Amino acid sequence: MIRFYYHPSPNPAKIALFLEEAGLPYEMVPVDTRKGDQFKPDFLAINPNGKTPALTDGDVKIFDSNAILLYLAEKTGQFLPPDTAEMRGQMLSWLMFVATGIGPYTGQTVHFSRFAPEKVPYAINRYAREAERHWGILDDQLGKHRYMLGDDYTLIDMAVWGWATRAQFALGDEAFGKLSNVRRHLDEISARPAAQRAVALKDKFAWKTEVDEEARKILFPQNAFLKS
Ligand SMILES: N[C@@H](CCC(=O)N[C@@H](CS)C(=O)NCC(=O)O)C(=O)O
Repeated sequence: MIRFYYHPSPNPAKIALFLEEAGLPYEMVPVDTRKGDQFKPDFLAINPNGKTPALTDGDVKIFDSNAILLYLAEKTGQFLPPDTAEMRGQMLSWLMFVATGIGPYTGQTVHFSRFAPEKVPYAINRYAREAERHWGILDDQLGKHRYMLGDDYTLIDMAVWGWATRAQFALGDEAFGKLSNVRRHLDEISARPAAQRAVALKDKFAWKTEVDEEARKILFPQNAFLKS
């Protein structure tokens, strides 16, 4: 039985979508990151990075959302592009682009514009512009094809969807409004029954929702090093 370590946030959402699309049986294990569950020894033994998602499949332990997507796609043989060197090159490139560009820049623009204890115009501008630039690249790609890799719905669309659900919040209405292809892709995937089940997963646990002083200390431990 697959155990899926989940929190209702963008990276775990990708995995919830894959598991639901593939119809794989799994047990959802809540990791309430605003209460510090990500630092419990049992969880760190699966993901030493102390972040969600993570997954176990029998003796297999796997962490980092895009690694998990690739693991599940290869395990099931589902949601992979056609088996050619050219398509594998495209798949790996977009998978890493989402992992190293879309995720970090989208997350950091939210951090600097909304959560940073001081508003630093340089950081706010840098992350906002880089997030917009990365989303613009996805928008161009989705302007050429229905899905990220062409005509077929693949794991890359799921990787994008996890963050696309938060793109309006992260980028703001004006920048998000310009991403017509991203919005079309988001709406199409969000309407899928599997996506609706993936979204509903959050309702199976009573999460801490406030980002209060305690949650800030847990989520941003580096702030303890700031000189006051
Ligand atoms: N590269 C990791 C990033 C994971 C990540 O940042 N997860 C966030 C939720 S989207 C998290 O667990 N945050 C809690 C924390 O930073 O303590 C992945 O793609 O899985």
